[in-house]
Amino acid sequence: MRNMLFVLLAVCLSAGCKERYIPCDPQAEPQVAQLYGRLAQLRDRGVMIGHQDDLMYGHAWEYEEGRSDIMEVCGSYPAVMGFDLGGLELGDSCNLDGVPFEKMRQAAFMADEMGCVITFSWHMRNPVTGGSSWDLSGGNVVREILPGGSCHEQYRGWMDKLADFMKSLKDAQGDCIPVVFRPYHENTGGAFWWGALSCQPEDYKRLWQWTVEYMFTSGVHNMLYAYSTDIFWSEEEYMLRYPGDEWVDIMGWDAYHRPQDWDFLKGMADMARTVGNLAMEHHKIAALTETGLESVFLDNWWTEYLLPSVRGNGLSWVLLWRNSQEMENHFFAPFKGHSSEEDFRRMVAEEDILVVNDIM
Ligand code: BMA
Repeated sequence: MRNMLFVLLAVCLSAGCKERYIPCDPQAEPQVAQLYGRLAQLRDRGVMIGHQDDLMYGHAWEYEEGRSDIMEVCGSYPAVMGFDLGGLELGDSCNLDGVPFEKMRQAAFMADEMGCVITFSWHMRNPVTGGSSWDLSGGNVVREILPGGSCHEQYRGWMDKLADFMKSLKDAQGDCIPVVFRPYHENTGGAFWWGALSCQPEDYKRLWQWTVEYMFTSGVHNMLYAYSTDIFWSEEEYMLRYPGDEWVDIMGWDAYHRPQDWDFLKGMADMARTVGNLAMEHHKIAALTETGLESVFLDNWWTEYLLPSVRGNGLSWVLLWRNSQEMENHFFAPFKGHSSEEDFRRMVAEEDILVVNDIM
């Protein structure tokens, strides 16, 4: 009998261990481990809806406290809030889309209070040329910023700015706000200086590992790390630049619906299955880290395209890109009065689609 109990206990414990998600930062704050565990639990309930810059501005408005296009359409804020740090590296007061970092910090505070998951991307400048993220000139930029490269010292300065910003994210009790950090995104694409056209997989991996290590040694311990590719065609392509399990917490990918370029439904089914399975094998969390159909010109896009693409593969969240306040056609989420709003509500009403009201 006693033996049986021991066996039972051992089985339960090992099952428990298997279920535990441990952040790659060995010194992660308890809030980060909590967030990781919460992501795993929520993933078993459904897919969270996220939106970039949701609290900052929307279609034809900006900086109105509490306002959100998603909220106005479905009565709840999204469950995931995305922000972008582009511009932080030079000490700018606003990011590349004009969002003041101070307001971003306040929005992160609000989002954390509401129980949202917070994620940061970084459209940082080209450190060699001073041009934008999309500037592919300057030679092998990734090598120039790694140790031994001509811009390494300058790049450390950029990383120090990141460290200061992350350490400044505090809740009302003065505890850290845990966030997901998603640098060097869309690495299988060619758009950015860290992309597939501009650096070798080995250089990319070194940059990733160096960056994460630099954050650890700078005392930044409030982050989970999200790896994200652009659209990809095979598991090999997805994994080509993967820096290793000890440097990553979330496995994601970005994929926009551009009907003239690729078959969204078929491609998404393949990519979601691949990332979902890989995350399971590597014991990570999977997410569709950016998506959308620019200007949502298909009224049934939410239930006919997005929903079948994201459900059933163990994805934790999907992040819709921003609703620009100034570029009329640059929006990826519905807003009050948009012709797809009814369909968006239909999607959100599904049991396995989660907004913040579903996860509080
Ligand atoms: C892109 C566009 C740009 C923006 C950038 C960073 O996809 O939305 O207008 O500057 O993201 O947010």
